[in-house]
Amino acid sequence: MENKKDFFLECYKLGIIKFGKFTLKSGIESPFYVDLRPLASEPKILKSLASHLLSMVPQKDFNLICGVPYAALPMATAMSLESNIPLIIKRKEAKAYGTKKLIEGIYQKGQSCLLVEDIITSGKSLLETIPEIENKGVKVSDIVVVLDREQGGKAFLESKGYRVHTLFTITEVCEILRESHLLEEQEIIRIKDFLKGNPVKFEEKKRRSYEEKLKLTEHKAGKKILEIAIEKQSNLIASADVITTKELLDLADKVGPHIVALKTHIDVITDFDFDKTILPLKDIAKKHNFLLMEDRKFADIGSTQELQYSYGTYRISFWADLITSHMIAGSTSLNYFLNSGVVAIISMSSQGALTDAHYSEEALKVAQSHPSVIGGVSQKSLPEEMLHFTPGVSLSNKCDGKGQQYNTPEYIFKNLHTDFMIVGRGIYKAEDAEKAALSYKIEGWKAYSDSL
Ligand code: BMP
Repeated sequence: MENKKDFFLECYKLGIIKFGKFTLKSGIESPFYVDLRPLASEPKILKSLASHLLSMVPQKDFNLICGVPYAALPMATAMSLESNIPLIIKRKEAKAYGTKKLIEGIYQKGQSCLLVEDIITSGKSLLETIPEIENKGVKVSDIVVVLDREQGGKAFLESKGYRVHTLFTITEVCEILRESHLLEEQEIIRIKDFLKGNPVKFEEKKRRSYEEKLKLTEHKAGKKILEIAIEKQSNLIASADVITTKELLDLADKVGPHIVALKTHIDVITDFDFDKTILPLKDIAKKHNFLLMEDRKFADIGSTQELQYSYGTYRISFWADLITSHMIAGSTSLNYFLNSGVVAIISMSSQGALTDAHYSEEALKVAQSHPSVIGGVSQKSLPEEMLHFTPGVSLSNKCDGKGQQYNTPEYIFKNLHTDFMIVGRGIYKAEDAEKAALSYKIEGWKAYSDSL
């Protein structure tokens, strides 16, 4: 039998617990929601669960097993198969015809039954079930439960004389998820507060407008991109992932009127020549009033980044208003990006990216500690004082078959409070790039305005 922690993480992958804002049956708002029914659809997990539940009690003490309908029925069945203890079935409602039995199966008066429940909250529904079994002369002394929500149910049943054995408590679950970097500290605090019986505050975070952000932004590149956004009524950054100077300049000129910045991967330009590529590109940027953002994703020590930024073929420091950088080398490594605003990579849009909650939290701390950082690239919400850039945006696709995952403008502006959306293939691969840029500009502005 694998250890409890590894077993829980296996179960967690099935989506059995969600964190956010949920209204329970009672009308109370809960910061988490548990549904263990998916466990029954994975035979290996169900079998393992049965062993874990059986290991909590002396099996020889029981002649029968019974699950509380419905979620615990497959669990009780699996436990019966594993232990050879016979199963009885409790109906939710008595049949309206025939025998009108509430308890089905073979049992005798005086036998002892182990009761199985998936989740215990207040314990009230268990207390309704138990007499229906006891009325048949079958004894109930022990109850095994997969998850205790720690809202008084265990103590309540114990006060009535029953022994309650819980496999996991919500506190244990939070600890396992925290250790595995799957749950943010803020959510754990909210859950603890909820368990103490305090009403949970889900503050509806109001997003800041570009005008509000402009007043608070100090970096000149941050100010500039916000001013352009307001002036052009655009939050669109076109990603020019094309491979020749001609394509780059043509695209820049076509989409220029609709964008706040053009994002480049300058190292993919096969015929790069500083004078023939960068100088005309700067002219086009000036003509249409947009910034140049080099998506270099720096990730080295300060001294090397200093060389990569100002020397070599591309001499990025001479022309890029914005650059992207990983935060992995720490705050001091960012000291040399003197001419550009830094956009920190906080989380990535690709499938299986290692930028989990822990990584993003740490990257955010580095980003917020450095005055050159104006914002971050992220697929999750960022603090409102930062500018938020989100790639992986498409009006028509969900993925690209190469690991990229797409969201819609509506989703990212409303749910993530994104400030700028980055669109690549949706524009440069379109039949008419200018028309596509205009559509994204309109959609992006509408989504932003609706999110205010
Ligand atoms: P596209 O819209 O064609 O999928 O392009 C997205 C652009 O954004 C690419 O240039 C990619 O390098 C960049 N990007 C991304 O897709 N996800 C990230 O997390 C970070 C990025 O910079």
